[in-house]
Amino acid sequence: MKCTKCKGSAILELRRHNAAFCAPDFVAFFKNQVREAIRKYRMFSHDERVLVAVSGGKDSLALWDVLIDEGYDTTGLYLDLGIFDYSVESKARCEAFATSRGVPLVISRVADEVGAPVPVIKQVTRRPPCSGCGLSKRYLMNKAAQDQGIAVVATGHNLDDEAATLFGSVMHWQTDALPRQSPALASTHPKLVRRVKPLYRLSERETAAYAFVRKIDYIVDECPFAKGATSITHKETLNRMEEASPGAKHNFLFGFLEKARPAFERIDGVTLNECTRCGQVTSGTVCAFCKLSDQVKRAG
Ligand code: Q46
Ligand code: ZN
Repeated sequence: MKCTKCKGSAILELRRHNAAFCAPDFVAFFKNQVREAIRKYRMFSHDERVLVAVSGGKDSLALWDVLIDEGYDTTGLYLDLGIFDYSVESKARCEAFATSRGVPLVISRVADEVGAPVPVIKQVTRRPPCSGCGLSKRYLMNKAAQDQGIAVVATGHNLDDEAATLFGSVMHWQTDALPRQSPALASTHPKLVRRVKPLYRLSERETAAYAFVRKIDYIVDECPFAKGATSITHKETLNRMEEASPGAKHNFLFGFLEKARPAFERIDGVTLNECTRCGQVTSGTVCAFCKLSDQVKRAG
């Protein structure tokens, strides 16, 4: 297999692009895709700070690596979920990465903010762990960005993640979720920071290859609670479709973004208030995060 660019020996074939690349040309391709994402959605500029949410996995560390290399002023944010060894090891990877690149890393602990780590929240609420975890992550990312005076948070969601989320929303016709499915979400309230996904054009396999080529030490194990999640079933389904027809995931997601998403945008936006307890944004009076911490406190 030869590199499409230089005709040297290729390390990776990208069937949906009808191309194959050697290591240096693959890195160049990867960075171009990130540049294109940032440009197309005007995600951020070189004049502002960017908070990069890192989990210690390949996607978020690959993202941080590219942004540092591209000269962006980044600060990492690690949310310590308190999920057994998984959290201990993923935190160590983020700290080692930040030290090796000489970039700042902010750590926020769910146990400090909510009153208990994710496994305890799961017991107290008797709901799937990802529900309390996801809620806490969104809240704490926004809060950390505000505390740092940073107006934009970047996450490592890739093409596979985005296509799987879209698939799930479409399966249940969650029309409220569809307009929010975007590589860039603008701030709709002074207390809400922008959220962007610069890796949305790159597949999971490509971020893994990038992390490998760049010798990034990331945590390979997934969160122990990820097993059995519906998003994994959706990913498997999409992978089978991709196998039969390369580019299927890309067409599904990009076709939605270009042709269908505008149709789901609501004209009558939701009214946003400030939580009477913590001051963060909510559609009600007390935000879901404050209700969750109350529940945890009551359970002792
Ligand atoms: S939501 Fe669920 Fe993740 Fe939280 S509990 Fe683990 S799997 S970490 S992306
Ligand atoms: Zn609140």
